[in-house]
Amino acid sequence: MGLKVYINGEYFEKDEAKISVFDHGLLYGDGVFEGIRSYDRLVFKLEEHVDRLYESSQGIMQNIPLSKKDMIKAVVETLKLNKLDNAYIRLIVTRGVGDLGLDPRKCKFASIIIITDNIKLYPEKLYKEGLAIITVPTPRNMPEALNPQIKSLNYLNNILAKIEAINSGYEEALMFTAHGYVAECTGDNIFIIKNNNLITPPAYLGILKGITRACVMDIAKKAGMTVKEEIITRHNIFTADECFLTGTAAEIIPVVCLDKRTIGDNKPGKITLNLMKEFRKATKTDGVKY
Ligand code: PXG
Repeated sequence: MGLKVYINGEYFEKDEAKISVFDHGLLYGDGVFEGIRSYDRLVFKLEEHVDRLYESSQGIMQNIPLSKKDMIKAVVETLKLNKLDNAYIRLIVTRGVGDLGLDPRKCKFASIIIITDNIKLYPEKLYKEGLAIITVPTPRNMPEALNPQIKSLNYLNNILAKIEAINSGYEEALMFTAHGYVAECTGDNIFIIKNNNLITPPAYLGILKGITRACVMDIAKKAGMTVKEEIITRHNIFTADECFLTGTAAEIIPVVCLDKRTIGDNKPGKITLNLMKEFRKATKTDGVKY
């Protein structure tokens, strides 16, 4: 028996899990989503992810026809059904089926989709040696136009940046705001460490308020570090002691090089390694058990 996918309260075999070509999620990227992980039958920060999903929905004036409590139940039930202990969870709410026009009023019912699958981990080499990233020309979406705090189904801004990185021979892109400040990477937030200060760009600049980001900031505060949400520039990264990225899929990945310029001493920093260790501990306690 293959994996089962939840669509609007029903379960379908992976190959049978299909939605209409008239769904505005497909036609316009009109919808929101979350990427979540579970560790040893604990859904990491599930409540925080569900809160952000509903906030994204509010941002696009979309009603989710399910309470947060029932959404959490549905995620847990899907994981149990698929007998997954360590999973990658994709929670999607589209505007639903409408006609070929933009008008969201034509979409009477939101489509709720829960996909759970085995997690594909990043190569261990990245965590041991650190990642080299590159600045790309495409700026992050202007928050006044489409706020990156809305985790919407339209990821073309990030995909264009990713293509630019790949075309230059790199796996990850550093994106800037339209004003030239450091924003984030295509699917990860960025941090630097300078003189025992942990610094990350403020969310109001137009970045996704990452759940891993918040967790790492908590861990650092508890460890006695000074944590700052401050504007940072490329110069701040070049002259940082350490640098790393955070995200649900990546967790914490050290960055040792930006635009062929070495950061710190060209290997994962001591504080970064310690935060990675503490983060692993958090994944064993901070979540919803199933
Ligand atoms: N910025 C952006 C633009 C993201 O899409 C993050 C930061 C990190 O947020 P969290 O809440 O995950 O700490 C994201 C999240 C993937 C993948 O498959 C990407 C994300 C999440 C899950 C999977 O690349 N991005």
